[in-house]
Amino acid sequence: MATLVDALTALRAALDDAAFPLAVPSAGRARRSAAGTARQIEDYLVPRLDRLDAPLLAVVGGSTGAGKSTLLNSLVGELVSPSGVLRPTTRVPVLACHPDDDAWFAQARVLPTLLRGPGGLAVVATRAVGPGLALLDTPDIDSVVEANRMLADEILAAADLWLFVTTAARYADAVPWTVLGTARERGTAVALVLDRVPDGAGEEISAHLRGMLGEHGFPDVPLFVVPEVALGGSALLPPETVATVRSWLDTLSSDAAARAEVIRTTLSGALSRVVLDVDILAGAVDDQTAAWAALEGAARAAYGEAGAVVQSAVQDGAVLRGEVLARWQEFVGTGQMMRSLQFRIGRWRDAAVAAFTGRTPPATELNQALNSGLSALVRSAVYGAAERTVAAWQAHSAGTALLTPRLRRPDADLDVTVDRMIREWQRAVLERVREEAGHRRTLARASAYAVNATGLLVMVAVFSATSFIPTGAEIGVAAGTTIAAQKVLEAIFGDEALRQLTRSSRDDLMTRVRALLDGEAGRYTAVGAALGLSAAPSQGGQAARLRDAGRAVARGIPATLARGHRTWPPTGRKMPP
Ligand SMILES: Nc1nc2c(ncn2[C@@H]2O[C@H](COP(=O)(O)OP(=O)(O)OP(=O)(O)O)[C@@H](O)[C@H]2O)c(=O)[nH]1
Ligand SMILES: [Mg+2]
Repeated sequence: MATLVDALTALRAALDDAAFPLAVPSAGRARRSAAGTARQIEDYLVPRLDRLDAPLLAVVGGSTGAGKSTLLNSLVGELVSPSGVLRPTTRVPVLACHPDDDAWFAQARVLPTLLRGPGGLAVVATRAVGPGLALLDTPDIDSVVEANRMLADEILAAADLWLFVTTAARYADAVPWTVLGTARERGTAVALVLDRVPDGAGEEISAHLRGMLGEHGFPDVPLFVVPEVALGGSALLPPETVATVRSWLDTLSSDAAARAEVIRTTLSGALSRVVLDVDILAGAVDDQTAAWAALEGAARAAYGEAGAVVQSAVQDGAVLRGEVLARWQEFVGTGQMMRSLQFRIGRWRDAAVAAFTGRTPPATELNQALNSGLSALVRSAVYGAAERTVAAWQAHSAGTALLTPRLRRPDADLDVTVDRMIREWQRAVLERVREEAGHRRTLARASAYAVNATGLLVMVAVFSATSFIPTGAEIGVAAGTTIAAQKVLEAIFGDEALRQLTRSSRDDLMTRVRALLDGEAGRYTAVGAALGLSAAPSQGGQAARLRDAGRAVARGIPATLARGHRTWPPTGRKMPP
């Protein structure tokens, strides 16, 4: 059993780590199931497998007012658990067992997560219960009090046997059948007490109930009928009315083999249920992975597309329109700069100084225009990508929930980030020009002005893939001066070097733009990491870990417990009464 307990402990840890944060259809059920399975491992399977010799724990469960406490008191013959007229009455679980057994329950070996002492589990030792068996009265299963409901559920999950109490008035209600369905799913052994049956109606009602039990998959479940009687001052049922229940329990107490059979049934049912649930849970983790892959993929695609948009706008000269073009014309067409450059290449300083005198320095204005043209291009690409990502996430059930107000729009610092990116790129272009100039005699003593002016020419060249000439309607206006500028650059650097300079500056720009876009996409893709999600099923990932842990449990189940899904009592064997 040690390996099985180890495997269950490992599975328990894997269940604790499994998360279902995305609102996909399987998530809600998976969360509950993971919690329930983990609890059953901790509250029942591990303690029970550790101590197969611990007394059989029969839990008295059912709706409020069904008479559970009254039944327990009557079986024990004294008031161990208060019964009452106010609903619900029982708030703390009361356990009755033989004095020889109470050590099992006084410590936390059985029902380890249940508190002992005041407000917690009350253990009553009494010779009215035979050794090897314990009866536990629980709060109502369908309580309006949530704490009651959860406690009842927890205790039922820890039961070897459910002694399910319903009444003649309420046996056809939905709740008992839901609870019995849970018992059947878990493979828990069940016996039924039909309580408060009016005089003479016993046979008719129990026949009807038997039929219902058959339909719900409990053909041979032991069924005890307890008649409605006037309770005396003791608030106990007369002993003869509970005699059949009592003698059946006494038989269980005296028959170790019968007890072991009940325990094996519930253990085996719970184990196969766990193995099955883990498989379903691993599937639910796969659903999470697939959903996240779709969401993350949408974000990556949107920002990838934004990169392509910027790239083609840079290449087809789209930046060199409007304001930029006007500034460009001023820059190359005024202050006789071009003429100076064309005819006196060696005298850069003069030319550059000429370009920067005058009231509005055209170089600065061109620089600003280029800057804002490029900035507008990049920002609009980012806005487009954010819009497409938000639309894709909104169209996905799991995505909507992830869209915080912050994620519904581009980063608040986008303008600053874009401006910084452009400035850094421009600095790098100037650095390249300076480096290249260092190799050229014509520019050997290039002044800062000359480097700046040349840098601007290179930047403009970056935005016109094939030549300097802007495309479209503006071509006529610009053509003369741009060709002139290109000539100047070619004269300064040489054909090949100019091409290199332009190409590497353009590549550098696109690298920076892509890095910026990656950063923006990261605002969305980081959501998954924060939730512990990955977009691809991975080795050692949650789903793989669950499946491995489930398989280890399945392998560890000994032959005595592995005979498939047992039913108890074994079909066909007649049980009392
Ligand atoms: N006359 C009569 N009253 C009964 C019988 N069984 C239970 N009662 C009364 O019904 C009420 C509810 O019984 P409880 O035993 O407290 O019911 P319970 O199932 O423990 O209820 P909760 O603790 O609230 O879940 C009490 O007032 C009991 O005295 C019975 O057979 N005959
Ligand atoms: Mg009660």
